[in-house]
Amino acid sequence: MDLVNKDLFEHKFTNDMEFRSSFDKIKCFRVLDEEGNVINKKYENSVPEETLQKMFRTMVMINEADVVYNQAQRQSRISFYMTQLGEEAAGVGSAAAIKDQDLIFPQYREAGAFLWRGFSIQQMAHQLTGNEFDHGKGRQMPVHYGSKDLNIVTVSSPLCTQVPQASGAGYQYRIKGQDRIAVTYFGEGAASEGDFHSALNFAATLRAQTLFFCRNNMYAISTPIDDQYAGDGIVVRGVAYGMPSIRVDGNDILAIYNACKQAREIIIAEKRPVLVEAISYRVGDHSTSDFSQRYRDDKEMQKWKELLTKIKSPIDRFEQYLTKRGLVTPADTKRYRDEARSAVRDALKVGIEAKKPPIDDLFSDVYDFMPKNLVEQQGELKAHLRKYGKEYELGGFKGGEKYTNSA
Ligand SMILES: Cc1ncc(C[n+]2csc(CCOP(=O)(O)OP(=O)(O)O)c2C)c(N)n1
Repeated sequence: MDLVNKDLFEHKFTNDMEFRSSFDKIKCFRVLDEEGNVINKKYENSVPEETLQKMFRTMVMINEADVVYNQAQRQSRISFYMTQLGEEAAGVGSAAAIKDQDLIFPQYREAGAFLWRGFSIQQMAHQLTGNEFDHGKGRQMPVHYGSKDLNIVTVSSPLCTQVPQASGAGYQYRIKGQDRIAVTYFGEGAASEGDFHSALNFAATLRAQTLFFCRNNMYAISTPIDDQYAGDGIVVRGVAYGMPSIRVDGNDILAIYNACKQAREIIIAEKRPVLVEAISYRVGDHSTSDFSQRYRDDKEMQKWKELLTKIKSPIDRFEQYLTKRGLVTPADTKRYRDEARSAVRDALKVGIEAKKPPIDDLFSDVYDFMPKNLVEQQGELKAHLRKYGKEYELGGFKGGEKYTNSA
């Protein structure tokens, strides 16, 4: 394998004392314009028709799910939610471009990637309601999905922890010579964590088969990009660490798809990581615990007006493209939306009506063998519930009746 930095010993010398703080701004790769016209003919027929259809339906599905689940939180039917409004292309387009064996390390706004891989709307509802069918047994906050079967690591709240993990996984795939990559998603806010820099340097020097996918949506909760960094975004950091890096229009699903497909080929052929920075905009609040009008007031929004007119909704742009190709009609879109909304509402109802996980399981899975102190606490809880079970609403928990009936 070539040394990455062999030309470090071949400096050219200069008489000019020049401090450099910038290079030319890195351009943003696009396939579609705002009206869904193909501006890059090379990629005109780059995606099979059934993949295009599936991409569109998945984007519509996640968009409908976002609306219904966000409202469900407002109705106190679930405790928390995070939408991907305006960023539907990122998760779907990137997941479509990689292979099923590739291991995904998501942040928390990657529901599009989950759906693309086959995580069902019902499974999503089970997780959001924390019921007995939730893989996480109701122990995680809503939207912290995960699926071993689908090769997606569970979302974790502490920012950026997934990024060094993906460097490690990608390193393992390289040393084992596997046709497999690790893909990690993160926001431009998460990229301010120290872990991000260690992860990139580790991956670049050790040639990890890792794709770093940054969703730059201009805000990290209330922190706009102006306060987040003073350089040319995140893409230049990939270049600085010595990996092929590209900035793409995050509202153009064909740009994302083609860039990630090419990125995967580079990773496997050259055995080195790649960074993709997708530029988009977080249309919704950060989460249901946020009220973005407090910081995105009229004055602040003036700043974004021009950009938002330029980038447009990724779903609308893609729909216009598909319409021009005769692959979608307005009637199709309406049907897809109606079907998606019903499916999401039905799934939520099933999720809410299902029992919560058994109380007896509360202490399991933390350790391989339950330590003495937890055994004691479990015993105390059981004894308490046997005595006072009727005072609690235990009927909603699987097997909870045994306590309410016993007193
Ligand atoms: C280590 C750590 N610090 C702070 C937080 C609180 N926090 C949660 S999300 C978030 C913003 C992250 O923004 P970004 O990475 O850009 O992703 P986005 O929400 O915009 O998709 C912050 C600060 C956290 N979860 N973990």
